[in-house]
This record gives sequence, structure tokens and C-alpha cells, in this order.
Amino acid sequence: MVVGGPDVYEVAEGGITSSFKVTLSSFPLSVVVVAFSSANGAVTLSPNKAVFDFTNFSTEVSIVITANNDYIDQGWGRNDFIDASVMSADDLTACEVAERSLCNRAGIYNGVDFAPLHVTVIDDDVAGVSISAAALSANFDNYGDSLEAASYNISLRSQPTSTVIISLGGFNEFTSVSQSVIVIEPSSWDVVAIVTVSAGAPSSNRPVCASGNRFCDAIVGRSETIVQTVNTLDSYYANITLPTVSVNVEVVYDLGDPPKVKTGRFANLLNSLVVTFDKSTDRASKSGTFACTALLNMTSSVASSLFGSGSKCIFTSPLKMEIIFGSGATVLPGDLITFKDNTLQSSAASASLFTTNETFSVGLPSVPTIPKALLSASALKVGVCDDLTLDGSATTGSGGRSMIYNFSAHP
Ligand SMILES: [Ca+2]
Repeated sequence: MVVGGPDVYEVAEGGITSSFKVTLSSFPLSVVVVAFSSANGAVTLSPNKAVFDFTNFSTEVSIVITANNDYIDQGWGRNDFIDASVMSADDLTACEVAERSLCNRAGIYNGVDFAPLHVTVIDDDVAGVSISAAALSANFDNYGDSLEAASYNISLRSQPTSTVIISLGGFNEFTSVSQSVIVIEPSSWDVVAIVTVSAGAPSSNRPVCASGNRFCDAIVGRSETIVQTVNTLDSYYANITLPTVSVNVEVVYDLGDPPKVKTGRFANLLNSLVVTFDKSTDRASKSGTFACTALLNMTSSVASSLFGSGSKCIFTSPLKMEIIFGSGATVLPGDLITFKDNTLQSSAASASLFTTNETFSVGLPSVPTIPKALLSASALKVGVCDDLTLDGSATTGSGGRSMIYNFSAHP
């Protein structure tokens, strides 16, 4: 029935099509339907059937063969075969009973054999893994934590026939990736995997520099290499070697060292301690008054004992913090006060370092209050056995604390 044609028809995924012509070799007794189908499902036939009767049985019908385009690497390609089923209500007896002419020459078509046509389908898919970058940059802050992470994409170029597992390694303990094992299933093969690479300082100490300042030998940049390996049962993917991805890791230094105490001294009225810093602070994110223990390295009972019951702290400016005494403060000039580490930063937007190891000695007020002693006596002259009352209660300048009176007599 097929007119001419090659031994093997060739089509290509996303490319060339082919066709064949079909006709009947003799006129049918009734309508003949020839339905075509693909044995392996690799091609589509259009139209997929030809209908003949005695009026058109010799008119060729052209059937176009088109490759079904998938995303699977099949190497060179694959074979397919075109089958046809021939159906007709052929009835020689009926023809003869009807005394129609030429019944003896009429073909009998129902169920007639059709020799399958061989088709090769050329593949256009190539297994491969796309890595969006070969070199990346990441950085970490002066404190040692990752600042700007790097990222790149991993995707497959064709649909695998088995799960593809891509493992990432080769980087050191201070670098991490968002996913170190990427599992790609055939059903979702075209989903792009985004890998984020975060790099901290090459030390687990925070801050990296023990001094709390910006520079030390431990805080250095480095270069990392991410090695990627493929594991799968898909033979087209199993032997793929992936390129490495290099990551240049740099330090982003703070603009300055963290705030240090410039002075810490009694206020002139002796009712508070005023701490000034050498640069603007972020006020430790405090506003209004707060418990001094939030910033000072002491227990609340020590704070209450030193600064008095009900004492509190406040930043009166980014450069100045006041410790406002409560009742019964005992702190004295020369006492040492230590700040908590990791609470106070510079006000600079990029600051990552915190005031660390910061202790100051309480200083005298800039204008010291001098006690003014006023002593009154009940008499200026007294007999040997007379009483004398000395009254110093009018003395001023105690700074709100109890005064200690020492008396002595001179002959
Ligand atoms: Ca393919």
C-alpha cells in the first residue's frame, strides 16, 4: 500500500520531518480506513489515518512523520516503527449478490497485513550540568561573621533517566553552602538549584581579634575551591566531571575601632558618674533609662551596692553615658568599672566590632565639691566640769552621703 519510500525514514527531534505516501493497490468493496500508530511513541503521524473508497482508492495520501521532542539524552537517537491497522467492511458476497461489476477484481482489505515502517529519530539533547559561575566573591565583617554571601546556580541541560545527586565539598570549616547535596529528580529536572556560599573569618573566636580592635594576624582573607561531584545511575550523567568554583573571601574592615572610654568620673554634684567615649556609640540600642547591668559587667546586687538602690543608666548623647546614683551609693574614686563585651558599638553604619575588654577607673569630678565644715559650739569658754556641745550639722558638700566627723582638741 505504501508507495515507494526509503528502507528507513529519518526524522530529528526539533528538526527534520519525513513522510510517506499511501494508496490502495486496487479498488475496495467498501470504505477502507488505514489507521497509523507509532510502536515506540517516538514519532507523531499527521494525519494518523487515511480513508479510501472506490472513488479515491488510487489517490495517494501523504502522511507526515514528526519526531516527538523530549528533553532526554538518547545518544545518537532511537528507533521507532510505524504500524497500521486496516479496517473495512469488505464483503465479496454482498458485492456479487448486488451484481456489481468488477467484484472479482476488488481487493479485500479488512485486517490486511501492513509491513511496519522503520524510523530513526535523531536526538538533540546532550546531558550536562550548567554551573553559572566559575569564580565568586564573598566577604566577612571585622567581627568575623559572614557579611555578603556569594551565590551561583546549578542546573541540568537535559532530563535524566535516574535521580542525579550533586555533592559539594572541598571548602574549609569556616565556609558553608546553603545545600551541600543537591538531589535532582527526573520529574523536576529543570528546577534550578541556587547555592549560596557564606564565608566567615578563619577562626571561631568572636571577635576574631582578641583585642577587640580591627587588626590582628588571625583576620585574613583566603581563597576557597568548591569541588562538585555527580552521582547517578543515568549513564549519560554518571561520567560527567564538573568544574570547580573558586571563591575569593575578603575581610570588610570597620571604619574605626570600637568605642573606648575616654573619661569616667563623678559629676560635679556627686550624684552620678559620667562616662564619655572617644567616638559616637550606637547607645547599645538603648533609649531612655535602663538597668546599668545591661552594659556594665556586674550583677544587679553589685550595681545596687555600688551605685545605690534604684540607680539607673542613660545615654545623654552618643558620646556620653550617665550612671545616675540611687540611695546609698558607695562607689569611690579609683574603683574599677568594666563594660560587658559585645554590647556597645560605634554609631558608624558598617560597624561590626563591639567595645571589648573595656575597664575604667572612676575619676574625681572635674570641679570637685569641697566640703564646707561649719561647727558651732554651745560655749566658747567652759569650766573643767562643764558640758560642751559641738554641732557640725550645718556642714555642706557631702554629695548626698553621710559624713564622717573627726574631732580633735588642742591645748
Ligand atoms: Ca531526546
